[in-house]
Amino acid sequence: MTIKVHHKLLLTGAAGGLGQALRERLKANCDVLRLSDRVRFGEAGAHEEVVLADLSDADAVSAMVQGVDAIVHLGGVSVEGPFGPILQANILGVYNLYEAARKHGVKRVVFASSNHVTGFYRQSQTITTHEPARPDSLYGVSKAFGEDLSRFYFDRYAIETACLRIGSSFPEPRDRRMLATWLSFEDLHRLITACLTTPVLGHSIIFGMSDNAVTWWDNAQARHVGYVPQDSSDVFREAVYARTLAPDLSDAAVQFQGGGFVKAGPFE
Ligand code: NAI
Ligand code: 15L
Repeated sequence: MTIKVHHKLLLTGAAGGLGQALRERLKANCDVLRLSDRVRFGEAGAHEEVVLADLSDADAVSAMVQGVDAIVHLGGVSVEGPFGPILQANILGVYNLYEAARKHGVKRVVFASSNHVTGFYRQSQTITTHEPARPDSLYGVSKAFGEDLSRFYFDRYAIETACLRIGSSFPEPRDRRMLATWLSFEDLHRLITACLTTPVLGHSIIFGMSDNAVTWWDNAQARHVGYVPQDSSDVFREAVYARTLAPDLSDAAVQFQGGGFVKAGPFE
């Protein structure tokens, strides 16, 4: 399969955990990978460019976006916390990104949304992407805003977006909840590749998960992107059970899909 369909690709949040995991992998998807973050993370290597930009700075974001063919947008606040930074990075920042995409003619974006858009559904439910949002945190609300904003830019300006409601993307599942939510780095790259290469993406919402036996999410509405996960949390199950306590079923973090996010804060 040809996965290099873009000349220049922009990866935001390049200094973060997923940015670092994707830096090498995404080189197969383009001729030139432009890496961006607001913090320094080293020099550009071969076939790379580095552009430092704070997402809340519209001029810096415009310069970051100019000249790229597609965007993988991971940058922003990635956990629950005070509203100020979330507002700047995840709300104003995503607006600045889509305005820059509109001005510079970028037609495809892969947006790192989050399972916390629907974190207040119960762990005993299986939901599709057609269920209404039920954010579990201000962070989740900010990702829901990003999903809605990207839908507006699709309906109005034909900028296609895949909103990836990523579960838990780490080297291994860290606890029992993550056995349901885990997304391996390889599957994350497969998912992003599918979204960058599918002929017609439209505006798609997709749960970012590996092929885990226990899951709360149904991706049947996203068959058109052709994502086929090849990893599974199941190989970690025994070890995770051995090192973690049986869940307290009266704990909201165990009842709801968002886990600890449902009871984080308030912070201000
Ligand atoms: P991270 O926190 O490690 O990386 C986020 C990066 O964004 C950081 O390098 C940070 O410097 C940058 N950033 C923050 N505010 C910024 C601003 N105002 N301007 C420019 N850059 C800014 O997070 P991680 O784990 O790498 O996640 C990447 C994306 O995926 C995030 O958007 C997160 O919300 C989303 N996600 C990640 C999940 C995971 O399991 N790792 C699960 C669900 C969503
Ligand atoms: C997220 O949205 C966070 O970015 C990540 O750090 C994890 O906490 C993940 O969700 C999760 O739900 O496990």
